[in-house]
Amino acid sequence: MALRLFNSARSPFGRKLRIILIEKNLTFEEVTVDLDNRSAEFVALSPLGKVPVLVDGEMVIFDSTVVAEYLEDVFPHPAMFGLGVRQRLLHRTLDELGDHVAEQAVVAFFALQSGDTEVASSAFSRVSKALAELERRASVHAWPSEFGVGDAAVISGCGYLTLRHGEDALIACPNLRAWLLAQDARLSVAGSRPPI
Ligand SMILES: N[C@@H](CCC(=O)N[C@@H](CS)C(=O)NCC(=O)O)C(=O)O
Repeated sequence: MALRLFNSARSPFGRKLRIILIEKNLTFEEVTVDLDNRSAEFVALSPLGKVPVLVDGEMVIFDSTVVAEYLEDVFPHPAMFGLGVRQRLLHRTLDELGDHVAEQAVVAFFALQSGDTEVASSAFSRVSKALAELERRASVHAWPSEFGVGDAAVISGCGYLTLRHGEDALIACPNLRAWLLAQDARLSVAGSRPPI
């Protein structure tokens, strides 16, 4: 039975999984969820009402990192969490930082839409802290040796940040920007890009 990914077009967490599914060369059906008008099928599947959700036969899995771990267990090749303790730690840490950028960029986007500048400014300050750590890691090459979940999370989080808040959001991160630009050549990165 085909894997089904319940996702919304611009979700950075959903994009992270698209990248992993493509890297693992897995066939999947993407079901677009309208978060303003959730279908009965999606409500029944998703306890938190959030995307992404992966359905694999009887298995219903939510939270992008949990889904990524599930995919790794069931389809181990190519490895997306790194091989060995150090590589795995690098991936898990980048995953956390990338997801944090994504989450706070979402908060800032909706806060700006509703005119809540205080919440937006606090979210941007959280984004800046995560970006500073990513920039430090990019500049000293504290990065996994093989592409995986950490890379996918950083690409998706930073991609969402610039989609919603403009390219200048990364102005203080020259090394991270250069790394991101180089990733555009990857099939999974180009093939998972959200609509403008
Ligand atoms: N930690 C979750 C975050 C998922 C998430 O926040 N998804 C957003 C879309 S980007 C969502 O579904 N929001 C709807 C809501 O919170 O009601 C993950 O990694 O999957």
